[in-house]
Amino acid sequence: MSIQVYIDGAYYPKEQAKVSVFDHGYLYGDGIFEGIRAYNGRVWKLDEHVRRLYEGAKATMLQLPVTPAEMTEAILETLRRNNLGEAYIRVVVSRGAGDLGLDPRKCPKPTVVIIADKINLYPQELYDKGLRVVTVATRRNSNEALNPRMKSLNYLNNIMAKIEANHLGYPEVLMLNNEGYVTEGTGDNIFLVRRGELLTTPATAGILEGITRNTILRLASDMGIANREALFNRHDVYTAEECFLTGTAAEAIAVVEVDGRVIGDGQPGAMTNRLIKAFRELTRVEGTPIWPAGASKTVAAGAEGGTDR
Ligand code: PXG
Repeated sequence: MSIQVYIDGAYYPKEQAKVSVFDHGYLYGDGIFEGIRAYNGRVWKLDEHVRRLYEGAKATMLQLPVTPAEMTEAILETLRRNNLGEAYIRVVVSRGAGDLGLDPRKCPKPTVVIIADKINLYPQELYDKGLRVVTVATRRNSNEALNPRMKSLNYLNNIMAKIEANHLGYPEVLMLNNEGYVTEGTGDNIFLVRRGELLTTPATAGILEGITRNTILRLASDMGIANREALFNRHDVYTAEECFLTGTAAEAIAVVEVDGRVIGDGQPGAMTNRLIKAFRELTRVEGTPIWPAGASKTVAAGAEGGTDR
C-alpha cells in the first residue's frame, strides 16, 4: 500500500500527493519545515518540534491555518494512517499558492504537508567506528542574512556544503561562520569534549538549535557531566579529546577525524559513548504515544504491510 500524505487536512496516496507549481515554497523556498522521528510507537519530542515550527512561522510572518494542538494531532493521525511506529516525519509549511512575485501577501493560504515514511540512517559501521569529516569553504548563513535558527525551506546554504561533501567524498562536513567559528554540520549540531568539559556551539552563533542537541545537554547535566555553550574554532576541534554530531536523522554519532587530524585516539570517545547510550535508552521509553494505550498492537496487527515495531 502506498504511503498516505497529509495535505491541508486531507490524505492522498504518495503518487497523488501534489502541490501547485505556484506555491511560493516551490517558487522561492518561502516556508518552513520540521524533521521528526517516531521510535517504538512514540513521537520523540513532538511538542518541541511543533514549538520550533510555530516559532519559525512567527518569524517569517506565516499564519498557520491550524493550531499547534491540531498540528500535533495531524502528525499523530498521519502516523496511524500509515501504521508507522518507527518513522521519519516531515512537516512542511509553505507560503501557499499565489501569483508570481516575492511578496508573501500574494499567497492567501499556506500549504501544510505531513509526510511519514521509513527512516534511513548512516550505515551501522559509521556508528561503530565514527565519522571522518572535513571543514568546507561554504560559510553558514549569518544570523542577519537568514537566521539558521529558522528551519526554513531555503536549505541551499546546507546543500552547497553537501555538494562539497559529495565532491570530497565525505558523508558529512563542518561549516564555519563568517568569523571562522565552527557552527554545525549540514544537518547536525556539533559537540566537543575539551579538557573534560562538554562544549557545544551557542544557538546565537548561527546554528539550528537542535532538539537532539538540547536533549544531550540535559542528559549531560543529569549525568553530572560539566557542559556549556561555547564558541570554538578549528584549532579547538583538532585538539579536542572527543567530538560527536547530533540530529534527528543521525541521532548521535562520533567524529574521529577532522581535516585529517585524528580526534583523541581515533575511536569514539568514552563520554560520547555514554551519552549516545543514554540518548538511545531515552528514545525507547519517552515520547507522545501514537496509539491510545493498549490499542497499538491491534491497529498494527490488522494493517497491511505490518509494522516496524
Ligand atoms: N542543524 C541543521 C542545519 C539541521 O538541519 C540539526 C542541526 C539537528 O537538529 P535536530 O532538531 O534534528 O536535533 C538539523 C536537523 C531532513 C532532516 O529531512 C533535516 C534535519 C533533521 C531531520 C531531517 O533533511 N535537520
